[in-house]
Amino acid sequence: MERRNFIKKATLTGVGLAVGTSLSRCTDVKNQSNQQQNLTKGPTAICTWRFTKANAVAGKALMQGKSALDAAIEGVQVEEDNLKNTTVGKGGAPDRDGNVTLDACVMNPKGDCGAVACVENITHVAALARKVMEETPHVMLAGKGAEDFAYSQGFKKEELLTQSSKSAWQTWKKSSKYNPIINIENHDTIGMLTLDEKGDIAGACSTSGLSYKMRGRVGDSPIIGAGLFIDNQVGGAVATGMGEEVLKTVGSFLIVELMRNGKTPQEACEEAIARIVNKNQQYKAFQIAYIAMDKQGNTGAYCIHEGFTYMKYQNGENIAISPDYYYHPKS
Ligand code: SD4
Repeated sequence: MERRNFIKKATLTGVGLAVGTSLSRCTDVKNQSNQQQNLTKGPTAICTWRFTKANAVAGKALMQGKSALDAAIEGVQVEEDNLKNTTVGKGGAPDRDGNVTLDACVMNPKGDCGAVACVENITHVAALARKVMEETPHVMLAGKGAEDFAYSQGFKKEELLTQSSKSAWQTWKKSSKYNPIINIENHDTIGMLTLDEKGDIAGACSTSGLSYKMRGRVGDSPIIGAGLFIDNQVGGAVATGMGEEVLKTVGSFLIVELMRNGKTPQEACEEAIARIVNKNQQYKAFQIAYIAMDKQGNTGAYCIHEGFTYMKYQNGENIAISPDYYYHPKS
């Protein structure tokens, strides 16, 4: 798509609609979604990047009749356990001082959510976020408090820094300057959206965040509305990429609101990327990708740069999809 046309197409209209209009649309969506409860494309799981196994695990869990939230957490755990994934869970790249700190959040079909930020020594942080949601009066716990809460819930203490992440960090330290390059090369946060056989949507997001970040830095991934948002009347969205930019536009919430106002998941993802690109002239220097799903199991995705892929499990098939992207270097 030509840049000019794309920006024109993405002119910001949806969210700013008069409240009256939004409310009546909202009621329509509700009625529609109740009527269409049985018209979904069947249990569906989508996730960021080419996490084939994680998505298949979630998809199969849905086929066995598991709830959307159970399936999403089972799926992201595959990557939290994967020592070769240096941007999620155990084996994640550390901050610039050598500490691996993880962020995660979950959201269920009721609209409840839980999150943990900057947690050390715990691998299954999406499951921990669920415990925050279900076992505390809070939505988010951070740092040592989140870690202590994890032990109280039976999570075990683990060393998250692997030998290879440690060596890569030591090599990076010698290169002196802090210059975050995200996602274009090596950033693979897992964000997952699941639609179960009852037609309910849930989601989970889990990451070690930006490699060699400042100690205490938290990105978009554990922030409800930025890294993940679900509205069971409408659909869900999840983000990956440079969290600072996703936070500034509350990207996942924006996508769900755009879908509430009639956009398809694809159109909503395109407009959310346009918000970022239009505001930030440096957009060529970072990657952001969104994936979204509506109540019927229709999906969409869009990103700034070429190279992003997402997985989609539907009707027993697990396929990789490379969406179109905004920035075409040669144009
Ligand atoms: C963050 N959004 O911490 C995450 C990083 C990411 O793929 O998604 N990487 O900013």
